[in-house]
Amino acid sequence: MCDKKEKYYITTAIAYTSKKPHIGNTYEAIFTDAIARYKRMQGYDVFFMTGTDEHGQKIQELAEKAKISPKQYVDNIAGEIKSIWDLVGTSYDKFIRTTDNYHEETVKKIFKKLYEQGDIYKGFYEGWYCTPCESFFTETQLVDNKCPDCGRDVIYSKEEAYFLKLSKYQDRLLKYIEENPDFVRPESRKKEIINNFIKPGLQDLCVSRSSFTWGIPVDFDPKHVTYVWIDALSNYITGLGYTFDNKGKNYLKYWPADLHVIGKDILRFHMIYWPIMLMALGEPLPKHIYAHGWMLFGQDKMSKSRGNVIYADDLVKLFGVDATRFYSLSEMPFAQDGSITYESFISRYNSELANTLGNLVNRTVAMCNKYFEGIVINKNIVQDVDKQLIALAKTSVENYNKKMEELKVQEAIHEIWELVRRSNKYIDETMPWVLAKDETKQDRLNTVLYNLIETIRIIAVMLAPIMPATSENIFKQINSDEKTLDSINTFGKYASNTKVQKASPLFERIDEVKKLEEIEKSKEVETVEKEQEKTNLISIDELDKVKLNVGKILEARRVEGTNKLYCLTIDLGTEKRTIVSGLVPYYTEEELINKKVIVVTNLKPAKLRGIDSNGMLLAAGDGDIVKLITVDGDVELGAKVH
Ligand code: ME8
Repeated sequence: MCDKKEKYYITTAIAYTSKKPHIGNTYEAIFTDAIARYKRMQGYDVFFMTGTDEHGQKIQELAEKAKISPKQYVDNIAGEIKSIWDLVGTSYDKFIRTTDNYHEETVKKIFKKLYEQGDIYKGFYEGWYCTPCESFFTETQLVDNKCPDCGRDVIYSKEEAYFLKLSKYQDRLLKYIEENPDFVRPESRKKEIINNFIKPGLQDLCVSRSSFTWGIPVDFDPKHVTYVWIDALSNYITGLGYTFDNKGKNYLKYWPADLHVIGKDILRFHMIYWPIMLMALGEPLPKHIYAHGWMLFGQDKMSKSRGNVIYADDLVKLFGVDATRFYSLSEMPFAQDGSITYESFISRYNSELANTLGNLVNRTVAMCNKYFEGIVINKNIVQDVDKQLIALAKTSVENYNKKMEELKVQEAIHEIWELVRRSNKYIDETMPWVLAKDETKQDRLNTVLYNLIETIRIIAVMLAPIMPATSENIFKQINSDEKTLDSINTFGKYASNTKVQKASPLFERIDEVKKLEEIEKSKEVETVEKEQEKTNLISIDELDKVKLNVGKILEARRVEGTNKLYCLTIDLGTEKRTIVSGLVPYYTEEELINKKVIVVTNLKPAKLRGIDSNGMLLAAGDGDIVKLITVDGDVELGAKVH
């Protein structure tokens, strides 16, 4: 236990707002949340920050494709990410977005300061660039002429860029890593980075780009934008209110970070660039970095093209929040990759949640109600089997604390379930239903049920960081407020003579066949939707919404003060309409008169240069050539186009 005032600053990586996050990204938020909750239970003053990484070429391109502004694009995805983090119960204290104004302003200052002190210099970047990964590669780094990270096509590019001098700090960095052996966990990944990147000599890092604009402008050279890592990594301090002029209350209180939780693919950036940036800024380095493994679908990397991406919100719909937290946390071993499949989810849900934990709580609470109207009193009629249960509860708590401390959440969960299983065995051994039939065994029965309820309370405390709602549900059923970590160091804190509530199942068993069918069906719907999205198909009803009619241009006059616009009068047979159209570069007034054209007649009116325009003409082409779609032959004015 810590001194109440000790702080603990914990962060996740900030997720890219390029697409909806899958269960791998969400795992990281859940894992970090579990540690943050545990630290709070230990008495730390925790600050937990997470958020979104919103700049870069890829996002600019995706926004262009979606025909919206990059800001609109990232607003949508950041909103989605935040709502998924909220859905799975992430108890963050701050959600930072790299498009937040304070962040952008501070990043500009960081860039400028590093430039002014000579740590950033201007040069040229020449190399192979992978847009999706936003990374440059040398010829020799390519694999079969493709990106070595994602296998996609790369493009050759040369551009003026700013660079951060990494080599200058190489020795200091190595010394820091050597002097702080638990700076980076796991050991294996740390060694890999030292041997493959630091020892061979650090290459200076490209920190600006000028070939796209969606980024934080370089203050003194605005045709450049800050290139991802200086922008993204700074979030860990800007989110605490760090600026140069004023470090801010939270920065002074919480920095350096006690733990950065990240995925293995971005360890290099956190183990090399981030400490060097901080050294250059003269700020202390984070205490620990933990690089977790990859969440795979079966044995494969999750990817949209393989159609095997699993999303947390879908899992929550199928199995609930706590089961999703439990499953993802218990499928990811420390320092290795984890694997997720629907089949194993269903199987673990049924065996570990519904049968093992659910049954333990359900039958114990039900027996308290059945035999003693819910009121259990510890009569201390002790037998050897009780001592075994109590001893195991003690070791489970010790091991659980040790594992949580070491960030081995999967193993901590394993410790909890050892105790759950032992408790079920204790029921089989003590056979309360047999004791219940014997008048002389009532005190023994009370003792047995008390031991069970107390063990369940201990289990509920340990479950709190993993499955917060389930833990609360158990506390409610056993009617206890003894929820602290301290309280489980001693067996017997459950108040004797408490009335438990009615039993209600924690987890309903799942019918595997039905659930798998449900999953298959939802995949089919998704595939159809995706296909439609891909080909941009619209239904006949959607087409029907657009009303097209034949009209004749009666008049055309230039709109004053513009180079492009005509104000046209169109005859639609039963009515005349005014339509403002940008046809000046393509037609003279004379050419337009009497043309039979196709008019969108149910378009919302718009005011253009003070003129109410009421419809639109169909035309083809762009750039230098634009031609009106005209109607051949004798067609009545106003005729419907179909
Ligand atoms: O890397 N399993 O963002 P991101 C487990 N913006 N973790 C995974 C994973 C998987 N299948 N796929 C990704 C970024 N992650 C940067 C971070 S931090 C200053 C900038 C992890 O959205 C990944 O390793 O691609 C990272 O830690 C996090 O999810 C967000 O990934």
